Amino acid sequence: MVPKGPVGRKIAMRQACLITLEGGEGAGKSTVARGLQARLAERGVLSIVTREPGGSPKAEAIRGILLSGKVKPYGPFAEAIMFYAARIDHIEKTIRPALARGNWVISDRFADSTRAYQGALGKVDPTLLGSLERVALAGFRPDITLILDVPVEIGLARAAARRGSGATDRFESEGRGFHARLRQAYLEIAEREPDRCIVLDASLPPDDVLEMAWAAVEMRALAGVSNTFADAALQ
Ligand code: T5A
Repeated sequence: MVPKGPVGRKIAMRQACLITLEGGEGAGKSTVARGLQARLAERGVLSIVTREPGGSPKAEAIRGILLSGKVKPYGPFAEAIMFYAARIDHIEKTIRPALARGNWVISDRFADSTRAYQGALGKVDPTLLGSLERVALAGFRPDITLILDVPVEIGLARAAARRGSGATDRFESEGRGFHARLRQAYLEIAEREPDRCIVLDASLPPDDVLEMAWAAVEMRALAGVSNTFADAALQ
């Protein structure tokens, strides 16, 4: 339903959006998430930044188990089920309530990570993974997905620099070939769903990447709604 303005005319109201950030290790997703949140705030748009696996207390508990590598011996389909168990709780406890309040949601990873890591790399049967996604998400999907694309060496070097002397997690410790295939998997997802996905060259300096990310959000999600958050566009 289109809400009425103070003088009874219709206001062009844009629903709150779910923006997901995807890409390999150290691509700069968390950095872009914070930058986008700041840009939205400048426009008067409230948002939350969240992450997967995690983003709600129960999903964070599952994150600990998954990243410790304890599920790895059970195989990639078992990992996919665990990622979805976390995702369902994340959606119900964090994402949907935020969207319902009118807040935008910026999620550092979402379902494309399962498609890329457990699907393309773990070789889980695409039909099986597709069925899991359909049942778990029931049509719920991001409005816009930014895929941060970086050469493997750059991503791993960034992740290692940020980690310092800390141990690598379950996925960072995979070989170079794994991360190259991962990059390809994301590019293929973007090719299949161009209406939702935008690939950004994330090897550029952080300010440039944020500029591109913001331009994409403005073009895809804020187009025609600038007045919604400023002075209510009257139709
Ligand atoms: N996973 C996840 C699955 O297998 N299946 C799933 O379904 C899901 C949801 C999550 C792991 O779980 C896997 C994928 C992952 O392996 P995580 O700890 O959340 O693990 O790790 P990542 O999501 O990979 O995130 P990272 O923390 O490794 O990297 P980010 O967020 O992409 O990068 P960021 O922003 O922290 O930046 C890393 C470093 O690089 C610098 C930053 O300052 C930081 O030091 N940096 C830049 N430097 C130069 N130029 C730029 N443009 C830069 N941008 C950032």
